[in-house]
Amino acid sequence: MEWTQELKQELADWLLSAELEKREVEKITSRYPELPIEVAYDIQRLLIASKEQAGERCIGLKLGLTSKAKQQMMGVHEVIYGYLTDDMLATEWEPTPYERFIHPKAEPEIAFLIGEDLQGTNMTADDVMRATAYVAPAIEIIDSRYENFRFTLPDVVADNCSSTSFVVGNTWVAPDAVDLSLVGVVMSKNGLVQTTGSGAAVLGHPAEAVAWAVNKLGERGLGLKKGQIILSGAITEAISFAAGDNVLVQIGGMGSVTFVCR
Ligand code: OOG
Ligand code: MG
Repeated sequence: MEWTQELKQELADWLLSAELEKREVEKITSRYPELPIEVAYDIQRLLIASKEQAGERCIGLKLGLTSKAKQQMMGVHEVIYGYLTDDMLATEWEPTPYERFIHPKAEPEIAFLIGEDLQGTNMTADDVMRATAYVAPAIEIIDSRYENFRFTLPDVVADNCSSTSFVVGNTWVAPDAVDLSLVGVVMSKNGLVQTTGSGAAVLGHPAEAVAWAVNKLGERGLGLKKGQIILSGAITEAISFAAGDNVLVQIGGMGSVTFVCR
């Protein structure tokens, strides 16, 4: 079949309206089983372009499915990337209303604040660490627009990798102050431990995930920019939460970050 610009735009608009109207939709591959991954990234780009036209600003990137825990949970075994916009940035001190979401889940992540532009197709984790100004604990809230939070690889890519919201902790740590593969991670809900892991769950070292993204973007002539925030991917499986819940992520040597849903 032919993937015309019109069809890609129609699918991007359809996902965007699901997000705005807070409702689940059938996954794209139910209708178009042969959605190529490159076309899925084109749809994602169009979705982000619509958000930008509506006044949102891209402030960074997120990696997805970078840990075994997440790959097994979702049944999708490849690393993916999507975009973060300023509308998605939540703060620790302002509770987020549950009505903002469809069926959200929280994930513990390590955020990178990029200190220097980085572009190329052969970048390594060391290059990423050199270009990083700070790292910090983060919580990503994901909220797939698809029914029952189920999808295939191209579906989730088109849906901007389930992105909806994220909080970055206020303890910014110099990248070489901790060993990001050895840090221990504990995610709790309402004071009870839910999941545990270590930084190495993310491709051996979270900077590997960021390097992968740089190289992927490089293939499209794009790169990371100074000041961008990069979420390197969930270290453990994601957990569901409801109105009234609070989620806490603690990372050894890096402090903590909380998210409150009202
Ligand atoms: C896709 C997004 C996964 C992560 O950190 O692994 C993700 C999903 O599971 O809905 O953000
Ligand atoms: Mg994530």
